[in-house]
Amino acid sequence: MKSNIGNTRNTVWKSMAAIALVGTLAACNDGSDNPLPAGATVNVSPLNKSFDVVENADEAGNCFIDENSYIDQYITISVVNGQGSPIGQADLAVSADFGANTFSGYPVMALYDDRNGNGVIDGPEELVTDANDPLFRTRTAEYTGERMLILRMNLSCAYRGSVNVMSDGFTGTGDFVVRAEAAQ
Ligand SMILES: [Ca+2]
Repeated sequence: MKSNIGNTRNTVWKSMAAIALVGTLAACNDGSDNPLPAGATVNVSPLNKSFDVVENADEAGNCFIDENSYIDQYITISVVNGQGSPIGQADLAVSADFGANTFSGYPVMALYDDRNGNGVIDGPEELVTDANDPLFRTRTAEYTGERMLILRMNLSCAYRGSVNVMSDGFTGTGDFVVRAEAAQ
């Protein structure tokens, strides 16, 4: 099934500006119960990743979403103190740009929690950025200070988005890019 996301690049970039504002407001009140020490850092791995695709575009340059064109990318969030030691049980609030709960167009980015631990996405019950979902709240693991999620990125059209993590006012970001490659 194909659906026209009706995007000009202007539309996409205006939407991203609105998302950035929401992120800033949310950072003021992330509801964290577990304060982090000074010098702590919140990391998203990979820090950045890009994919080159031939866009699913018509001759006029309009790009169309193919819902079946995507890649699943493992994301590891980690929180460490100033000495680089892991901080377990750190409160995390996680969002993705262009998720269904942060973006009004087709959600080209979606975060999944591998709840049954089999390493892959098992349908909508593992989706944590559905249209009605609040900001996804979770914690780092006790000893590793890490939390793994799976990011599903649609590969139909070019965009640049981030996975954003907040923990007690500290923030971490991973940048994910789909770049348009010239058609052969
Ligand atoms: Ca799973």
